[in-house]
Amino acid sequence: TRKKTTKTTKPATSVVQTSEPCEPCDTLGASLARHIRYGLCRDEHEKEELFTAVAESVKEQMLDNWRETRIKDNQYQQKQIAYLSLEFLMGRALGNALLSLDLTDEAQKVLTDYATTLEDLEQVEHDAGLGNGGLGRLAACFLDSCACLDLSVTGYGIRYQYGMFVQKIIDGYQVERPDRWLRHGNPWEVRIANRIVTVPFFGHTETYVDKDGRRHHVWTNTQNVLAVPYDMPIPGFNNGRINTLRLWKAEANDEFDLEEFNDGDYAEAVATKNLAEQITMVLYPNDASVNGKELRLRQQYFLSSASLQDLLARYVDQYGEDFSEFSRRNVMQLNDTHPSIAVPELMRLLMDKYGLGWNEAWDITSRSMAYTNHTLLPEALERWPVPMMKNMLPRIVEIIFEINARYLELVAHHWPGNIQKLADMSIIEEGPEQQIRMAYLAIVASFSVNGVAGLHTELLKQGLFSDFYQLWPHKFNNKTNGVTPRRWLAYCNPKLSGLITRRLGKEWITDLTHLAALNAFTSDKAFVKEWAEIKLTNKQALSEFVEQQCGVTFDPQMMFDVQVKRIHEYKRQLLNILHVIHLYRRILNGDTQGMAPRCVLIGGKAAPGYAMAKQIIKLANNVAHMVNSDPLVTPYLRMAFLPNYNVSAMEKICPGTDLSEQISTAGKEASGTGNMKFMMNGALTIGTLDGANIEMLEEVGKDNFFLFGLNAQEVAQTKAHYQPQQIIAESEALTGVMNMLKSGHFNLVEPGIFDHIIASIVDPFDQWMTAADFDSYRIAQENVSATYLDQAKWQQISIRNSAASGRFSSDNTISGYRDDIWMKK
Ligand code: B1N
Repeated sequence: TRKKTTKTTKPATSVVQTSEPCEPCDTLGASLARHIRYGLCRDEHEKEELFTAVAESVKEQMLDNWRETRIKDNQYQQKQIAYLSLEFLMGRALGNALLSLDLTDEAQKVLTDYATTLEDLEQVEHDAGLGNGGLGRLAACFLDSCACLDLSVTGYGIRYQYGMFVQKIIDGYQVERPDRWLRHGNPWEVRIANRIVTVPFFGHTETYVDKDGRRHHVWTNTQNVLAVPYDMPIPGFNNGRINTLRLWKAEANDEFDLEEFNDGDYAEAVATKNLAEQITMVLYPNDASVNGKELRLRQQYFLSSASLQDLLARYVDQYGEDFSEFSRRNVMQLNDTHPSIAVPELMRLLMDKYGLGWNEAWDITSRSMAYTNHTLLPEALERWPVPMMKNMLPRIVEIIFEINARYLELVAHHWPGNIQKLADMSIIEEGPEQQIRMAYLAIVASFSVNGVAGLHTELLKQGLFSDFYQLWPHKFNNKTNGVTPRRWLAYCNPKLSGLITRRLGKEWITDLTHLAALNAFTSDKAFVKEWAEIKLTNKQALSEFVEQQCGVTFDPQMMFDVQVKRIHEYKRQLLNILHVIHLYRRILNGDTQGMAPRCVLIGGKAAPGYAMAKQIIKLANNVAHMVNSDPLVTPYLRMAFLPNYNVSAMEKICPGTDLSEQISTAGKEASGTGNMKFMMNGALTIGTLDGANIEMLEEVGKDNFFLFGLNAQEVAQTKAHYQPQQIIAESEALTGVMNMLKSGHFNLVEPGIFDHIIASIVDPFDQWMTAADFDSYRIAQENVSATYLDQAKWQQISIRNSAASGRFSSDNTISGYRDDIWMKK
């Protein structure tokens, strides 16, 4: 390794020397007393303030290790990984931090002095909801696993002032409210003033030739926005490592429009600066679909540019401006195409700022980028109009066209004379308005392209990206998703964790494959009894939560049948609701033979512009109302729609769930991760052969999984001759359900509101094929009922599900990223 040649750190005047050792760190209790006394400046305080003082104290316990981790990593002992993502769905931090630092017991003890319990205080923390769903929560689970596996990984994201909207249900309809999660401040974050960078927008480009005949590009007349980093600590599990999630906030700089200023419109000139700060104002609330808004592109470039400038500055601190080591020392993992504008931005910084030539810059870029794809849905594939990008990022567009021109030469060599291939594979899509295909840009520039479950990766290779797979088969690999067992078992289900630890020891927390040993207890009467009792206790807690959130009473003796996830047609909440209607009809007809009493819970947010998803929420609420208000029905069936489903809700839901609904149309759900949280906590799954369900089934065996429906291949084949009307006519059950829906039974006072939904089911072009899978689903549900009525059998299967969930720890997933992607090159 080489010596430093240049330093970008400020002169010594701004450096505080800390050679004097500091006072030893306070205990948690002493630290809390100090924060309350000197931080709050008051003797009386609100719960929020007490929470803040506790969080500050817990953060303080991490500061020394955080500093040491940073120093160690800055010496580049390890490869530096940057996880670039527009979303990090962190949820609450307190309970997780205490678990990681092994301070839970101490915190409980300390808080008795403050007339509250830890559990109560935890509820005060606002979720950090900086994500939509699976993709954002995956990023959060990955950060936890990286710290746990002692990897030097930095998460780079945006510090949205408003996270995922708060969902209210009014008259059965979704209403969105802003999520002001920073209202009481964020005790976990640290503003890092000496790492502020500047991100350019707009302006134009000029080229000139210097005296040595070298061409230079300048991007001038830009509007510059400050990117201010706010760091959040990511503690490893009892291992001393504290990684960093660095979130960028946009701030205006102090450059004013002088003309306006001279005109005397000083206030106006200052006010326009606020436009810059809009960049990080709000998270776009779309899951698995694009929002082609200009502001979203600004967010993407802002994140990408700020993060790369930060990475380059760190590298230059260590190695100087010799970048020959860069790609061996750094990997940027792109969480979908959202940050893929980082590709031309890295080229720009290397060439225009550090003076590298094209080939050298391209070599570095294409050896340090890795791309993860999260969806096959065409509506989620990002394309940006060239004119919009040219206006906002003129230099970036030049670079993209140059990348494309050089790459298409390679395509031409591979498929000589094939003009169509060039058009098909071009990064630029031709048409009335040229578009930039961000996924193609990401693939061309990345040394690794991965899908998030076995089936998903196969479909990428054989379908969406098949041309690229032919060109570069070595780039493609699968990394099946996982979830962190710290939050999703150890923390959220302390009773089950306790039982597991008493029988197996606590190694499972950092190596979840140990859970396989639970299989030895499926015939141990005392163990099975305790397993069942814990589930019942968790169901009681969940039923209190449902009562309080929905005003619906769930009886813990009944089966808890749960579907929580974003509302989307492909996830088929509608299929679930149709099944509820079917059960409801059976009960009204007195046909309750073999029916296990069940409580159906549905929760999830709809994108505000997604009309069909919003109607599905309304239907769920209306059906729930009819079901719950008939005392002849409620002994067998109850239903609730849970408002504002989020991370902290899932922490209460998954421990108390009996049956997990994973019923997407095969081939549409890239992986799913909620499915894994339920499985770990001993829920049984009813599901299709889609996403990671396939691998869960593989692990647990088909006798322990309620499988139904068409597979991905059958869905594709059925498409051409799909006749839902005929399917309905041939199914007595579905005919009954459809007739009841059409009769207006669930919308007597609002005629017609479900017409779109009804039409979608009978539409031969219904992509989601709800009718096709109904009977198969209904029969699988009868099997669920029968199994539930045999509690001994149900509990055995429940244990087997937990036991088989080891593979779905995100530690396992991250080990794969580490070995096959990050450390490989
Ligand atoms: O990513 C998850 C998967 O488990 C899910 O199956 C998948 O649906 C989800 C645009 C997305 N794919 N694409 C998105 C999110 C936000 C956005 O603006 C697309 N989310 C997924 C983790 O791999």
